[in-house]
Amino acid sequence: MSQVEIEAGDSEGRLPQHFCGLNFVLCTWYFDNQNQIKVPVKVLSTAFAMNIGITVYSSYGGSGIVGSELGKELAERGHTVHFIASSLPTRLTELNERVRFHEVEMMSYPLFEHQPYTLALATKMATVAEEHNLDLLHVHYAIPHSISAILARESLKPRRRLPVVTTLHGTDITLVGADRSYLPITRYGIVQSDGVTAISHYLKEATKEIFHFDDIQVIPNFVCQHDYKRLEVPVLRESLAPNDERLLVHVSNFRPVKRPVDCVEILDRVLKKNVKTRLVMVGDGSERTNAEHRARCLGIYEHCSFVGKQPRIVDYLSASDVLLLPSDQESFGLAALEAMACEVPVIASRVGGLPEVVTDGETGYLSAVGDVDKMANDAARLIADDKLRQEMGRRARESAISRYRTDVVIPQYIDFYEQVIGK
Ligand code: GMT
Repeated sequence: MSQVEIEAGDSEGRLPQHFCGLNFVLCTWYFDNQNQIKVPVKVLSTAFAMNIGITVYSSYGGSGIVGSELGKELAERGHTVHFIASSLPTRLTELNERVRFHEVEMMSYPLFEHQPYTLALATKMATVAEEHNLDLLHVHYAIPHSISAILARESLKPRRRLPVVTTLHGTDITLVGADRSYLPITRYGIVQSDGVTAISHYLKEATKEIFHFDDIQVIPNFVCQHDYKRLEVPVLRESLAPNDERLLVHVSNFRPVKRPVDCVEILDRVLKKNVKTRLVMVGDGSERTNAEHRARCLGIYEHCSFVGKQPRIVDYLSASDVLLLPSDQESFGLAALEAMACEVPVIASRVGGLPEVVTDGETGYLSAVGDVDKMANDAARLIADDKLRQEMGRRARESAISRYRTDVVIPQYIDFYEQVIGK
């Protein structure tokens, strides 16, 4: 258990703000000769319930999923989480006493050519922090969330302390942050945060290189071992593979960076090897039309199921045999992790953080970006060899659960919060 020295109380004996959320604290109390509590105290255990503000992009992408799932996990561990966002995050289906939602209200005014969301978010963050006695703000995706959080923090000084933790997810660094026009403000957001985490070692290194900043803790994406496991889904399987075909599956938001068209190219090559296979495309986004168009051009559209966004990804993974993730860039690859937890081997690009998640030849196969010939060969081998596929699937789950299950990762966030609050 970590031991943290904290300064406690002012000359009038008031406890500092973050004591207000304490549930129980094992500590050494110092008394003066009138038996009055004297400061400082030494906290021996920091097992206290925190009030945490979390901001995510609600409707799009893995960073929103990670932020939402983190909030739910923190609430299960006794903390109160206040989501502050433009709309209810997708994975947040249930609100309760410990999982609250505060919508950022936008005022429209003719003078504003563009509505100043960053300022509206900062205002909401500050209001929620005061009303709900927040101990910390945790923002997912640097742009513009860390800037809003820093504004909120500064606007509350010196009335209250509000540390800011920023989690870097990927394109906030590799694309958006590295764009010259956004680089200085992204760097400011990162440097001014009270704590910074990145979801992979790759992303930490990329941040170091681009922003010359390395005070970053790597805390990876995580998966719930109970929610994500291979399920029996005979009805879904039958509907996706009516002639007992093997199923390749792709799950993404169909942005160009995910290269969903490559999945269609891979299917085409696998079918040419006379392997009975279908492709299940889960999700939606700008590249879906291109992927469907390519499937029509190749005459294999009837071997594909474009099923759109689905609320129960775990069912689709459980029904499938191999995941395809041929991305251009992937700083972690949450889709790969979720598939692995469901015993689905992964065929992916050797980019970004993917080699940290998928072990080539053990839990899947990695290839150069765009090498659809090799990806198709690997997919065909896995599809044809049940024993190999099942063995890889078993190892994939073992690897996913041993390194990335919630019990391993969520405490890393809690420890990090405690360090930042105790700074
Ligand atoms: O960076 C992005 O593209 C945004 C982000 C998102 O919201 O989709 O995706 C990133 O965060 C995920 C969750 O941490 C990671 O698993 C993804 O690998 C990462 N995407 C990319 O790096 C392209």
